[in-house]
Amino acid sequence: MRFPRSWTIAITVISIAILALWLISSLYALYVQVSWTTPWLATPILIGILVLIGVAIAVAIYYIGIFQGWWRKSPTKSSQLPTVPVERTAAATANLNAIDLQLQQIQDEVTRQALIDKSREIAENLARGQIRVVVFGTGSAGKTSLINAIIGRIVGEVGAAMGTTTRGETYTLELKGLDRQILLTDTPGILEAGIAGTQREAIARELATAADLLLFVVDNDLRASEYAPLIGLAEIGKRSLLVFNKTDLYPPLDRANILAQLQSRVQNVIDAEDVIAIAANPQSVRLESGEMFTPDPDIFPLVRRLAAVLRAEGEDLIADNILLQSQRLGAEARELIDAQRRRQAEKIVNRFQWISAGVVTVTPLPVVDFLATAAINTQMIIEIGKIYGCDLNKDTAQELALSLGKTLTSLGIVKGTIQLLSTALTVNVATYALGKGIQGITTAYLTRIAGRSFIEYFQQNQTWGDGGMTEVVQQQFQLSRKDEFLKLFVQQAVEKISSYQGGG
Ligand SMILES: Nc1nc2c(ncn2[C@@H]2O[C@H](COP(=O)(O)OP(=O)(O)OP(=O)(O)O)[C@@H](O)[C@H]2O)c(=O)[nH]1
Ligand SMILES: [Mg+2]
Repeated sequence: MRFPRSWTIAITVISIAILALWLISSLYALYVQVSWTTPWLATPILIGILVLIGVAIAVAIYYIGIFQGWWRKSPTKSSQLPTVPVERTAAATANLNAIDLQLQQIQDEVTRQALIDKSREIAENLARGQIRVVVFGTGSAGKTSLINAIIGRIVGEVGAAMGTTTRGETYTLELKGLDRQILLTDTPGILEAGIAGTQREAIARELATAADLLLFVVDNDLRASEYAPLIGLAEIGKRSLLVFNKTDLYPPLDRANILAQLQSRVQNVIDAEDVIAIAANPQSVRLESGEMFTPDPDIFPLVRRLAAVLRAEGEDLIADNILLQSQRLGAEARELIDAQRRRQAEKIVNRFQWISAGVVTVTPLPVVDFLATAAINTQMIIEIGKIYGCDLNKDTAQELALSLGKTLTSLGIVKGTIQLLSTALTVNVATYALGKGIQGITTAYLTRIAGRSFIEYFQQNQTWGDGGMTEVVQQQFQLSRKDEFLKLFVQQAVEKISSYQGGG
């Protein structure tokens, strides 16, 4: 029969209380006794005993805790592992869905279709769940030999000349203890001379970027030209093993030195245990007997590390890579959409600049400072906003127009523009009679600066950035002063304004 829990607790508490009372009374007796004989020693002894008792209790609690599993981290790492990739896979899927929506906004059909195809491919890779291991490195480092050795049979032509492998070749592998299939991809060597080499290098880089795990093969210390792509790939988050091949060519001491050198060169991006020395296809040696002997490939350290990494991180590697791919695709789509929006918004600015110029030409203003207000049409702001997906109401647009007009005037941009254009007109259009026309041309120019400033504003999610409206406006004014643009603008403006004057 088991004791009820409350009884156990009660008995424990009573026992502890009795023990405590006994302890206190014994301590007190000791204290009194000592203080009779040597009074100055009584207090230090009492404190010492109390500290000892405290330490003993703490140690007891600690060991009981270990026994009971109180100090175990919960939840444990191993029980957490499977949930992480699920989250990451979900994040990757959500990311892909968001990108699909973005892609619908791309107007150029060919580009849109290409990106949609890419997005499908990423989604399919995610669904298929294979782990893609890509073998990458300089020409003739022994990439194909490594794959041959891993697969244990000849799967590719192994040659001494650089550039043997011209396309990506993929082989499937199964690994004990891993549910997922492994795709092992051979790539053309990088850093080969000639155009064909460069094209092959592009294929190789593309394949490397798509990898879940990279085997970067070298046959000596890293050259500067190998270092850059390796670090570049590691920095975008590409999980890599650095494989030092052809170790049979070096005496043991040199071999160890090169390995240590490689480890120290990449220490910031690749762990020392992920830098592995192998001999994928050792050279034949002549024995003393005169016979030729070909040693077996020595790739066991690589296979062991590869298996360990794939078992421990396989799921994460896939999810991370899918996320990386979709982020890159997202960035590409965003860039295209930004450019497309800019083109559309600039068309609007172009249209409004001649509208406002026409209005001012027909009804000139008494004070030039008014030109700033005349230049900024609220409808233009609303239309630019629409391109960027913002639905502005008239009041907000009017407010924006007003404050930008004030900024143009207070920065002296109105007067600056008149000066700039007067000079440009006399230099570029000698026959043009400056008169009331200058007001119209100035207005067009100011509309342009204002319009482009608003493009920046909407592009940055309706903010003016750290430097505020002033900085954006000033920057646009500076940009518009470029000679080539100014000349073209003045010629166009004279044509337009003359037609208004002729008509009005
Ligand atoms: N001594 C020695 N030679 C090797 C080893 N591995 C490969 N080789 C030789 O290196 C040469 C190039 O090997 P490949 O496997 O074709 O090299 P690769 O990196 O695939 O070359 P590309 O496809 O041209 O980029 C061949 O002559 C191989 O026999 C090795 O471990 N030791
Ligand atoms: Mg090859």
